[in-house]
Amino acid sequence: RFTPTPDDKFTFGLWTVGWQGRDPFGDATRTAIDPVDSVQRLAELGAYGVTFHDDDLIPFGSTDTEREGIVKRFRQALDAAGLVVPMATTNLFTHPVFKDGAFTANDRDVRRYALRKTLRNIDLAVELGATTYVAWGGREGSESGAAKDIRVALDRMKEAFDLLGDYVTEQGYDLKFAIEPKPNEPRGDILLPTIGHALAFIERLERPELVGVNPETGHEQMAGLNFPHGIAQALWAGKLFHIDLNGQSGIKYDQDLRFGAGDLRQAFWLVDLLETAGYRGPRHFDFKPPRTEDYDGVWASAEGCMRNYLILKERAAAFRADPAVQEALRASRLDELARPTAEDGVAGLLADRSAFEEFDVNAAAERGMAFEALDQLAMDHLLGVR
Ligand code: 3MF
Ligand code: MG
Ligand code: MG
Ligand code: MG
Repeated sequence: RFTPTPDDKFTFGLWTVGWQGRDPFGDATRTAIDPVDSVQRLAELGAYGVTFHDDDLIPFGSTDTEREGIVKRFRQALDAAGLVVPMATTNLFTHPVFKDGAFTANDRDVRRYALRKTLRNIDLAVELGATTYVAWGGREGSESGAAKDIRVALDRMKEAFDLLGDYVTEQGYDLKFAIEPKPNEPRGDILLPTIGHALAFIERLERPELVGVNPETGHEQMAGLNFPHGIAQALWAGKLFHIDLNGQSGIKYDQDLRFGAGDLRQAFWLVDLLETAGYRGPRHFDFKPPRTEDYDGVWASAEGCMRNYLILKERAAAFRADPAVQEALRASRLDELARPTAEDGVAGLLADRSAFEEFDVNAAAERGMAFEALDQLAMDHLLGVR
C-alpha cells in the first residue's frame, strides 16, 4: 500500500536529490552524487523517470568528447533502470554570465548565448525522448526600477519563445514548452511571476499552441496564492503541460519541501484536482531534501514525496466516493454552479420577471451555503477518520 510503481508517473529532477545543500548562508552539507546513481536509486524506489538541466548532467564547460561520453553512460543507466526522460530544461541561472537574465538580459550577446545553450539542450532532450521542455526564467527580472524596461524585456522574451517555436517546428520535433512562473528569488522581482501572468503572455506568442505552463506548488504559495486554483485555471485553459510538486509553508523563501509538507490542505485539493481532471502528464517533484539530511535522509525525502501523493490520492478518492459528501455537495449546490446562467439569452433573461422584478433578494440572501459541513467532511477524510 502506498508503494509507487512507474504507472504512477512519478518523476524527479536530477537537481533535487542531487542538491548538496548549498544556500545563501552556508556551504554544501552533502557530497555530489553521480546522476547514474540517482537514476538507479530512483528506479528502485518506484519512479517513472528523471528530468535534468543541461548542466546537471553535463558539467558546464565540458568538452564535446566529455559530453558524448556522459550522455552515453546516462542513456545506458536509463535503459538498465527502465526510466524515461519526459522533460528537460536549461540552466540559465547559475553561471555569472546570466546575472542580469538570459532571454531578457540587457546584453544582446548574453541573450544570443542563452538561446544557443537552450537550442543545444533541446536537441539532447529530444534525443533522450523528452516531449516537454521547461523554461524557468530565474534571472529574468530586476532589483530596481530603471534597470529593466519591462515592456521591452517582454518583447525579448516573446522573441525567444517565438524563435524556439520556429526551431522545433522546422526540426519536426514532438516537443512543447512549459513556462515555469515564480514571483521572486533569486531576483528581487521575476518576469512572468505567476500562472496568470504566464497564461496571458503565452497568448501573445506566434505559436501559442506550443507553449503551456509548468507551475510549482511553492512558487504560487510564496505569493500567497491558492495553488489548486491556479492549476485549475491552467487546466481550464488547456495549458497544464507539466507540474512541479513540492511543499511550502506560506509566504517566505522558496522552501522546496517534500510534497505533502507545508500546506497539506492545498496538497489534498491539488491531488483531488489532478486525479479527477484528466491530467495525464508526469507527477514531477521539484523539492530539496533539507540540508540537515545525509543521503539516507535524501532517499527518505524522495520516498515521502511519492508516498504522500499516493496517500492523498486515496484520501481524495474516498472523499469523492462518500455518499455523505455527494449529498453535502448537493446541499452546497455545486450542481447548480454547473448549470449555465442564462442559456435563454439576453432576451430570455430580460423577459424573466422571476430573475429581477419578482426575485426575493432577501430570501436568497438568507440561504446558507452549507460549506462548513462540506469542508469538515473533507477534513475527516484527509485525517483518515471517516
Ligand atoms: C527554481 C525552480 C527551478 C526549475 C527548474 C526546472 C531549479 O525555483 O523551481 O529549479 O524548476 O529550472 O525548470
Ligand atoms: Mg521551489
Ligand atoms: Mg523552485
Ligand atoms: Mg521548479
